[in-house]
Amino acid sequence: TAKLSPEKLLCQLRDRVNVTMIQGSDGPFDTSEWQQYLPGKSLNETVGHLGHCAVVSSAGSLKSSHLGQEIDSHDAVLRFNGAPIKGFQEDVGQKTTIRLVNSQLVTVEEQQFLREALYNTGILIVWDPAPYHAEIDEWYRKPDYNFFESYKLYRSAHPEQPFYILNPKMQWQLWDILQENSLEHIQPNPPSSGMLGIVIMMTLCDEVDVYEFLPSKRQTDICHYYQKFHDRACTMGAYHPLLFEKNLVKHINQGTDEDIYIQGKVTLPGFRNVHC
Ligand code: NCC
Repeated sequence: TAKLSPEKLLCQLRDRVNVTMIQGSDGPFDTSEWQQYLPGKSLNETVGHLGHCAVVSSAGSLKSSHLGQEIDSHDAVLRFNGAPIKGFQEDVGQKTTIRLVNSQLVTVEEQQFLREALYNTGILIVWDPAPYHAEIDEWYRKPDYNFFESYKLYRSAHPEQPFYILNPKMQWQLWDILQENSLEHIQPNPPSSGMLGIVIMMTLCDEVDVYEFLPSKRQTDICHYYQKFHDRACTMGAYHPLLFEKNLVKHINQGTDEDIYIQGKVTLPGFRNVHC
């Protein structure tokens, strides 16, 4: 149902979605207190130039996929929220370069977040649902989840681990493109962590393979590969416009339908390889 050609859509994503992390020079973060907490280096400096990257959704369909080796063969791997590795290497691999977490996890599950070793590997990025096209100031005053104190606690405990706050402007720049390319009205909620992670990797990498965001033949109502919980909304979406995200990703896929069916794999170009 997308209106633009895949090429034009990629150009829109490249040119209109500004993927940046909060910096010490940004609005309410330009205080001496925040300078101690925000990472000194930019995300680009921290990761360097990345070639082939993998994004691993948390979907139940990863179970028994045996995709671990293939996922680990990438230069960098992005994972989400509390998605574990231990005990699941065969299916999801063991490399974690970036972990994108939502602000709900950082606040509501604060105790686990501060304690569990899972979070101590790789680069962390946290994001929070912001009001539609709000300025950073407005969002800072009323975040969806007030994760800032947990962020500071985590930074004090792990000062050497890069931990970024995603600039909230990006989520609505991306949402606008999702809405413009859908025939229906989509829910006015930010895209899922999955969709945000895909676009983050497209800015950092030459090429991005996404696993089980578009479900393979293993599609299941089991929500996560690491839990026994059943809920179709995990795959289809409820709060997040997940179905629309998946239609858009399908539209710009450069791989084959067979790759989706067999491996749940979609291949997308990095923005530096998109020529408009
Ligand atoms: O479940 P979640 O997502 O952590 O999954 C990460 C991303 O994987 C993709 N996914 C997941 C399951 C599935 N069956 N199909 C999929 O395609 C999605 O792209 C998803 O974004 C989130 O987006 O942050 C979310 O987080 C959870 C939860 O907050 C975290 O896991 C922390 O515990 C949300 N669940 C609840 O609030 C109950 C979920 O709605 C969205």
